[in-house]
Amino acid sequence: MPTALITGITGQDGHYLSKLLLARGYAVVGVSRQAQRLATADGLTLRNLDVADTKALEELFGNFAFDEIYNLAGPSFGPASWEQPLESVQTMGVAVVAMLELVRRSGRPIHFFQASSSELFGRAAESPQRESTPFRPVTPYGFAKLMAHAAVGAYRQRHGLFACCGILFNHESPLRGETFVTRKITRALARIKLGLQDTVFLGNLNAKRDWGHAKDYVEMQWLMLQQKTAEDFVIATGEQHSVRDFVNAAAREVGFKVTWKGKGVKEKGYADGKCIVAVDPRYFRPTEVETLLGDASKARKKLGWSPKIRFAELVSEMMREDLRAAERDELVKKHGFATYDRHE
Ligand code: F7E
Repeated sequence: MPTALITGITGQDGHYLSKLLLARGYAVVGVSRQAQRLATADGLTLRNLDVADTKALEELFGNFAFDEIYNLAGPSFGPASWEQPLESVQTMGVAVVAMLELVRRSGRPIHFFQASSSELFGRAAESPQRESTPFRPVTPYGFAKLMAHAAVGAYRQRHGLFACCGILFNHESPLRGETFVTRKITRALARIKLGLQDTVFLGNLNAKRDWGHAKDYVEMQWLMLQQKTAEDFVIATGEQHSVRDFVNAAAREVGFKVTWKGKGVKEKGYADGKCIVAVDPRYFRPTEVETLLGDASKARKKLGWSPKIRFAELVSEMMREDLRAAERDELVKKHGFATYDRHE
């Protein structure tokens, strides 16, 4: 039974990847600063651990013999990284060098996956972005990820480690954090539908992203570690949509007609089929990345990978799950508890 380490187990990808690995018979060790929040499962060992704590990492490597490591740890919300640039570099840059050193010193043939990001491209030099596109990150999140990306490549060359990076474009799911724009939209529209909220305030509606489903992206992470040689790959759908497109697709799911407004919209009850989207400059980003689009043809050709879940299906699943959550919230608001939760 192979043993895999997942750092950042409490995140969206940690969830989907641990399910995938457990289903394939792996013993999974999951670490996070808040691993205690998760329910245990057969084959899953959880540990509270901060990857920036090199001593704790060393102990972990002493206690387990890993075959595969998936490094997904780190605060994933890019704009917030400006509030803690040093912490970003420590948890997403320096910690990766510490892990690579531990892999090297273990003498074991560990396969190492690093979650790189399309944030590396920043204001990209070309479109679509592929493995050879220059990196120009514009946030601490981006430059910390760049340090890790470069370290993985250097360790691969210098020490022959099986270490590789997946350059992950935006990937979403019902488990996406609520600060990211997709989840913010589906959550808000569900709550508007049930009269729990009136308006959703967003920033740059023209920003374009290549949005895929996290489930497809963790499959690719696993695939990368099953190869004969370690190589970096772009993981993306090759399809681009604007934030406005995302709102429209989510609104169609709930039968809303969207009214677009500027700053300072007066709030009212709009649970009657109308939905107000107000632009609030508070959500504009000083170092905005306007457009990202990935070219995953290398993954398609070499690994036979292509995403199974398309944009419309992704939006539909997120909308459906947030409607369920909003229904529960409404019941709690009305009765103090969600009646049907008791029978689940
Ligand atoms: O923003 C625009 C915003 O916060 C997407 C992370 O997974 O992907 C993610 O980073 C776009 C941006 O994701 C709002 O300005 C408009 O242009 O959902 P996001 P992100 O910054 O692209 C990369 C690949 C990562 O690696 C990151 O970890 O949407 N936008 N209005 C808004 N964004 C937010 N959050 N909130 C708004 O109200």
